[in-house]
Amino acid sequence: MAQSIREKLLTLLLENQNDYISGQKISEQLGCSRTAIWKHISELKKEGYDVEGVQKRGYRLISKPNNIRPHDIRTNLQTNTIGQHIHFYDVVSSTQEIAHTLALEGTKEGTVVIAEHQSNGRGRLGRQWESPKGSGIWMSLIIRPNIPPHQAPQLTLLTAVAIVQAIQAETNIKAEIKWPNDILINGKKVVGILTELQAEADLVQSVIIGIGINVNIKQFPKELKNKATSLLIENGHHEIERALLIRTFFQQFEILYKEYLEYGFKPIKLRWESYAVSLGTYITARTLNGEIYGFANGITDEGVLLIEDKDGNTHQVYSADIEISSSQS
Ligand code: BT5
Repeated sequence: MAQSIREKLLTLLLENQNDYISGQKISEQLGCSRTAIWKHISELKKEGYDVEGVQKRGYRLISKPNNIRPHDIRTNLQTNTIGQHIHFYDVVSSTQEIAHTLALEGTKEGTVVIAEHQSNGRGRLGRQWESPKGSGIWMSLIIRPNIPPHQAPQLTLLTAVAIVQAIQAETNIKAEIKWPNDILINGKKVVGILTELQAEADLVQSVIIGIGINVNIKQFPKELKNKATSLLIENGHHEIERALLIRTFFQQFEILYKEYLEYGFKPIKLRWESYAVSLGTYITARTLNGEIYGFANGITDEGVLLIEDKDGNTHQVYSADIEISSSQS
């Protein structure tokens, strides 16, 4: 999608942050009047951008807010599809709901729904996902891979790899993946992924990948305190620019997704294994059909977890909550 005037203006201001850029130059480069530019700058100021205007010299960007509106994210975004269409909301019940409707309406692949706050954020199996205002990334990404439904869980793993890589690139923090859908730092959950499908018997129509990242959350409610963390908490309480993290995630995701469509799950699996905490250790898997305790041997080429129990039987686990035990009990 072509950049909007707002995005082009932001790109120019960002590129010239050390200097003033004249209204004349901006209007020439963007092909619009100086009054139009002045209006755009007033709007940006309302959103929290600190833009200094000095007569005869021009404009200079002094600081930007930690916003996640489409132009905050799309400025300098280097992807072809992922994140090229963004639907932003201040508050929604759940970004998954809106994404499902958009997917049914035939929205383009790579479309993203993002909100500052979710009043009813969802986890798996009807659980709640705590999504406080302004400090997280709560978003749903719609893709349309040509795969059978049973391969869709691979996309949860692919997403986890893209997130771990984006976190590492932007914060230097090494996060770890706990099969199937958690990303942990120091053993606490910092990201949750919820992959949902719209499919016919043997063909996927859309995959809706819900992603919740605790970015700048300072404190968690009592019931989550011991099991949840945020990037800010793990980063010496330095705020992280959300739009930048989202952009990096989109770019990482697009690279992995292209690789996946071309070469299948194998190359993704290798990366996933290098970030996984839940393999090569004893675990308890709680599934809808009961508990399995055993040694986590690895995942199959489909993304299915293999657990060997004490009798030497191998169980294939498609979906579960797992708990990692430090030793055999
Ligand atoms: C997940 O479920 O981890 C998937 C979370 C997906 C959230 C995103 S946000 C954008 C999109 N829109 C939505 O409505 N959802 C997606 P699950 O594995 O079932 O984990 C849920 C459990 O994690 C809860 O029961 C809590 O124990 C815990 N939890 C809730 N909120 C949390 C948070 N913010 N950080 C860490 N843990 C949390």
